Amino acid sequence: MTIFWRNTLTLAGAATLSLGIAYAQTPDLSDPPAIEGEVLGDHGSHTLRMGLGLSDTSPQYLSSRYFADILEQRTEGRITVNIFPNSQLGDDVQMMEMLQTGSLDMSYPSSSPATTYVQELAVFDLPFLLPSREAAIAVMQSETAQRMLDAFEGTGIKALTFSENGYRQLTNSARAVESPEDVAGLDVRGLSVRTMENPVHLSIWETLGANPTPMAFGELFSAMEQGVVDGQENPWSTILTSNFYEVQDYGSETRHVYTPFIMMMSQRTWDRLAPEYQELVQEAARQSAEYEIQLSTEYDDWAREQLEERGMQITRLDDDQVAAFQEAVQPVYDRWAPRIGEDLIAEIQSIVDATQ
Ligand code: TK8
Repeated sequence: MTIFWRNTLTLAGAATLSLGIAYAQTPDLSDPPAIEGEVLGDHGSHTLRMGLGLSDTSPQYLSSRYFADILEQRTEGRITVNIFPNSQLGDDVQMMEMLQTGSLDMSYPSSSPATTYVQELAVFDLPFLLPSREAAIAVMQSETAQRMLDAFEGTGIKALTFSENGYRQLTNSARAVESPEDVAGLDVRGLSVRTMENPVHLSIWETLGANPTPMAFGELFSAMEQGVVDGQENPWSTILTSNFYEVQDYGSETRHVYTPFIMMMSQRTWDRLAPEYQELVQEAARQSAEYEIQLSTEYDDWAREQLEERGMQITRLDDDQVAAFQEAVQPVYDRWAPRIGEDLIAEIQSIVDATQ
């Protein structure tokens, strides 16, 4: 009897939901570019497993599908890529370890947890370093960035390309945030904020007076739902496609860090591929990264508006308010710039300046 009631309630709930306002799941997205280039001869058959952190409505997933389609079409189906979204195979850290042992073929983590393999990547974690998407793209396409991908050599991971995770924005369930003081709390406690597993990010939120907790992305939704943490920070597209708005009432357009993704393959898998296939994989990775950045760009403002429509209260910050955050996190630079490398930071800075 109890079971019967539960089922009825669930069904009734689902029906009500679907009769409610029908929100679009994705913006009006560009189609992937036509797949061009020759079809390769037979160099063997491969079925690859690719694990993703984000959901199947994310730019990460949609562009990975395009990657899979390129490989499939240009090998007449000899290379197949099966994609597993939603952190179902593990989180960024675990999946990189699986790439090392060869128990997973491909993954697409943020650069931040990958700093354990290539320390220079931490330059991307410095707050307010990349002021525009144009600057970010120029940096990701630079020789400096290519050197970071090459530096994975010997780790058991083949890093194929950078693409965009995006500008990170703060959300929380406690209060509207428009200043560093709102993060720290004056007569209330500081916000507890989940961060990626990365020491610079930890340092940013410590410096702002929050209570930072590094945590795997896959555990984040339930941690917020259960009130283990007040908030988190990610691009609007992720906040939307991971349904964080269901458990987060407030958002602030802080744009404090631009995070890249890195498409990766297990070195063991890479070594098993014929040189012709390796070249194709590298080309498809670049093409799909370009498409990913396009989708991510199309998502950004749209996702913010969708979140507002779904009831999230979003605070836009004016230049002075952003400057206040920038000033407040200056100690992060003082502490981390020498460790990350002043020369590397200057190199990135000059690429940025050339785009301004
Ligand atoms: C997804 C993660 C996520 C990242 C985070 O695998 O952990 O907050 O921004 O996108 O890479």
